[in-house]
Amino acid sequence: MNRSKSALLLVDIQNDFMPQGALAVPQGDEIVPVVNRLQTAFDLIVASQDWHPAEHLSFASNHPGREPFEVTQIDGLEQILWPDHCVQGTEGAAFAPGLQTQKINRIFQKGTDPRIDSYSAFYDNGHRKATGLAEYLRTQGVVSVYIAGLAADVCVLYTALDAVREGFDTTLVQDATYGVNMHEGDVDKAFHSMREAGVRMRYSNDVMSDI
Ligand code: VGL
Ligand code: ZN
Repeated sequence: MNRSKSALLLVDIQNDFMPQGALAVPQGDEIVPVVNRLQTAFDLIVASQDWHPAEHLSFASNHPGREPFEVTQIDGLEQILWPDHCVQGTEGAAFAPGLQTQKINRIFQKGTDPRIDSYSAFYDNGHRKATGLAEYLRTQGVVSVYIAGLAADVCVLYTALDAVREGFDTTLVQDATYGVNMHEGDVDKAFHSMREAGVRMRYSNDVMSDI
């Protein structure tokens, strides 16, 4: 029994990351029932949304002559060029169908600055600006964070690494995440990096009986 205060962190469970979406995560839709069940065990739930302006420089379409999944440099940071996705206020940026949202206490939107991407729900990719998530969790007295969402090898990975860095006791709910797997093995590598950083891996059923 873990009596320290826990929060469930739902990363980018949005239409564009569903299997039919603009930046599809294969099987991404399969996490929705798992996440809904998990929510019943938590009394603090926070969600992030990838929330880009149409002119976001992570979009290949904003770099004439470049194609999605090519890599470039922006302001000294390596940037993968993505298909247009999660444009603020569009259907693609909305929460995935079936995701229960009424228990979500706060939503943090990220990737709003057109010049810098934000994979982590805590910081932009240059660690230049905080989203306010860490401060919010600390204000709520949270010690442990349980992470679920998309994509395992992009935003979930960087969110989990930052959660550890911020001093939270961090668990990835391993049956509540799937990855893009742009290159074969990316998800395996992401799981390895998270474990190495001190992220605990648990299945949702075990999480629900632990907390
Ligand atoms: C994500 C790529 C670009 C994610 C967001 O949510 O994992 N991936 N923007
Ligand atoms: Zn994005």
